[in-house]
Amino acid sequence: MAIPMQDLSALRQAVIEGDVPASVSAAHTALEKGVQPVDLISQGISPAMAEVGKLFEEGEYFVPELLMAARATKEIFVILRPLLAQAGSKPMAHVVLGTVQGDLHDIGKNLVAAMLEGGGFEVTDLGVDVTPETFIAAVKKRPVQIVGLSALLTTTMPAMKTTIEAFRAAGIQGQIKIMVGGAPVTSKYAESIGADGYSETAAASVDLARRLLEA
Ligand code: B1M
Repeated sequence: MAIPMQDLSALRQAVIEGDVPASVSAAHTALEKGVQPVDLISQGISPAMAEVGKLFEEGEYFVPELLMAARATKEIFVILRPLLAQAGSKPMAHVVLGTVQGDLHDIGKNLVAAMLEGGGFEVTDLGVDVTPETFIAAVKKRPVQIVGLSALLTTTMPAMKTTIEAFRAAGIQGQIKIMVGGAPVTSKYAESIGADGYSETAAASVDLARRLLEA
């Protein structure tokens, strides 16, 4: 059931202000009121971080405010992660996720990881600045059905292409589905680099991952 947006306004405000104790307390309150962890992410954290990004672009916020909001988000995930893990029984599939080489942005990627976990997927998050070799090693280590690549910089988008080319060279592209996302990425770009799918938001990445599994 969708939760009215105003029920999460305290949480969104606390994240936007980078107030860690208030964010954690608002998350506990929302969960006690019956808000589902995935709704807390898609209707609380996601719009709050989108607003933080907007404030930064408008010159209202600077790097310290960004980092405080990111920290508030991370602390909420400490509460949510075990709840998201409990929600599903047997994972639907194993997703390896990472921000591509040269790129240190992880807020959006972390939201994608949390939404996928909430949607019943097992996620191995390789973190940021992930080289093609590290992605390949993760895919070879144990069965993986989907690889997710995130990029936030126009200068690191080509690393998505390099990573997909490395999968091809390693002979593993046919074994996995590749999904890409991140603010500068478009479906046209995804198609041009040979990705199997593109998702604009963390919430939409769950449907995309399901579609890729069915394909
Ligand atoms: Co950076 N940065 N940054 N930054 N930063 C941007 C991206 C930028 C647009 C800001 C600007 O100048 N207007 C700009 C890029 C310009 C460009 O490429 N043309 C930029 C720049 C230039 C830089 C530096 C180069 C600045 C410098 O040092 N001179 C530097 C680069 C460092 C590096 O990566 N090597 C840098 C550094 C940083 C911080 C460290 C300060 C911080 C990151 C902190 C962190 O992530 N832990 C930061 C931040 C926070 C931003 C902005 C303000 C916000 C990004 C964000 O977290 N948004 C950003 C401006 C903006 O986007 N408004 C900016 C909220 C987040 C929820 O959205 O990540 O888009 P997003 O994720 C969405 C979707 O895109 C999607 O789902 C998410 C939720 O729905 N999604 C996926 C993301 N990945 C997906 C993967 C999927 C599917 C969906 O499938 C696998």
